[in-house]
Amino acid sequence: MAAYGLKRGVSMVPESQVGSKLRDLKRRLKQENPVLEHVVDGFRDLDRISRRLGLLDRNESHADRTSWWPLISVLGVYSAGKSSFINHFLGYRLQATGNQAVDDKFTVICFTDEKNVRVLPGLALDADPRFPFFRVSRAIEEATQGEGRRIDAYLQLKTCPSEKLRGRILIDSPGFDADAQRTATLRITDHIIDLSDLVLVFFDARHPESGSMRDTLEHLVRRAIGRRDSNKFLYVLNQIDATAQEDNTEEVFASWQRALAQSGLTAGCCYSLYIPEAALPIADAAVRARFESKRDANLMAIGQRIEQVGVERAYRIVGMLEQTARMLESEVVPRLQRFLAGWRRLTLWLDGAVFGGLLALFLILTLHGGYWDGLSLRLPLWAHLSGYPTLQAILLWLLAIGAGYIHCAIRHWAAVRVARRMAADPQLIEFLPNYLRAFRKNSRWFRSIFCRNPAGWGRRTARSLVKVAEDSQGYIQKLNDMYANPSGEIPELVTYAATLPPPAD
Ligand SMILES: Nc1nc2c(ncn2[C@@H]2O[C@H](COP(=O)(O)OP(=O)(O)OP(=O)(O)O)[C@@H](O)[C@H]2O)c(=O)[nH]1
Ligand SMILES: [Mg+2]
Repeated sequence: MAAYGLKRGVSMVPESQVGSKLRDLKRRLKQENPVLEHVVDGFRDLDRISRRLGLLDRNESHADRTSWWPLISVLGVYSAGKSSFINHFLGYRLQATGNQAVDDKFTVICFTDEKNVRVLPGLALDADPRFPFFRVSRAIEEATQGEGRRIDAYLQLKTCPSEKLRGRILIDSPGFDADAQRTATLRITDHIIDLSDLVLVFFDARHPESGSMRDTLEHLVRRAIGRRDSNKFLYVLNQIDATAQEDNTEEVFASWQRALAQSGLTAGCCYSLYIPEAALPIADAAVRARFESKRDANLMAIGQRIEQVGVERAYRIVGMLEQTARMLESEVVPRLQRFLAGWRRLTLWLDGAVFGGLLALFLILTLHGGYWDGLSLRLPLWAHLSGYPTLQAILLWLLAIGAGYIHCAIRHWAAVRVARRMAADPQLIEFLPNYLRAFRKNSRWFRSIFCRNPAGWGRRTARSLVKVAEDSQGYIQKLNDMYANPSGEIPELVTYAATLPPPAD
């Protein structure tokens, strides 16, 4: 809030881009999840209301506060089979695989209804707010000066027509090797982990003691454990077919789990598997059958978890729409009203003190020699001007302008005080620029201090918010219709935990 000496958030996106961004989002969601397509309209309504309240500027949208696509990232040891797993999951030979370090950059993979795969440079991700890497170049630049410009060296976007990608984004990553990796890569890895709904951490059953494994344990596992969302990490020991010949799977799996435990992981979803297309043939029929059944069970469990991410995300976005509508009505507007009342009180007190003082001074100065003639006050100074009505009028005007100026200065001073109080309020921290913007709108010089409702707020706006909240309940019902079991009683979301097959290691 520059006017009150406080920093104001600046966005570079012109208004039309916000509108076209939501239109694009709607068009894409229409193909991928029709319920969420309508949710975009709800966010648009909230944006309109928030703009009228002064909470959002023309370049902002509530839709920006959430990532619209479920994000699944595959991280881990190099040559563990991350890209092979992605190819298997998609049923598409999309990513190059090989025994040397193949991937040297992060690949964001998303759905296309075109027949061909397209590869686009990292800039496509950095400049598009619909993707999880919007403006990541700034974060990279902060981490390592000069690297922000080289975004294409770190990221690429691939589009693929696999049905498995509808409504979700996958990220393939270079093998994890902290020594060789630059700060920028580690920064991107952290960013990916923060945004992901599901993180698959891959290990290689052939090389349980590699340096890459130690780095993965140190940087990915150890850090994941302390997170609140640590249950979004799945640990995968791939290439377990390598243990078929010696038939020592249990031993290898146990030593891997011990390594995980040494890094602090005591509970978590651990799976062992191998990629059918990449695996070595297993000669012994009985061993093969055993391996295949475990592999299929674990691949299914991971596949279900990936499917589930989309469901959870859909409910989360609708929940956020309702929560934002209710938050505006029950938290934001009352808070604004409280701050406006505080500003009004402070202004009135100061007005009273300053004008009272000035009046007293004026009376002391002018009453000298003055007297009451019945009900009218005769002032000697004024009496001198009795022959000059124009001069009297000018004097009265000057007094009125002076009083107006003093009042405006007092309002402004009081507004600065209230804005500072807002900045110090820990409850406002997340949306401080928005509250400050709305407060500034309400304390402009031409708005009466006696307006109790914030600008842009009234019964109609309150009704619109109630409608958005009610609509979101309708969307939840639609999602339940999509995902619930045939009896319609319990959505899959709730039953999921019970139906998930346990890892077959
Ligand atoms: N035997 C066997 N080989 C596999 C398996 N999965 C992958 N491979 C092979 O392991 C090698 C590495 O696989 P990638 O998928 O390229 O591994 P990656 O983790 O993507 O490797 P980087 O991108 O270089 O980090 C390839 O030659 C694959 O064919 C598996 O389950 N069993
Ligand atoms: Mg790879």
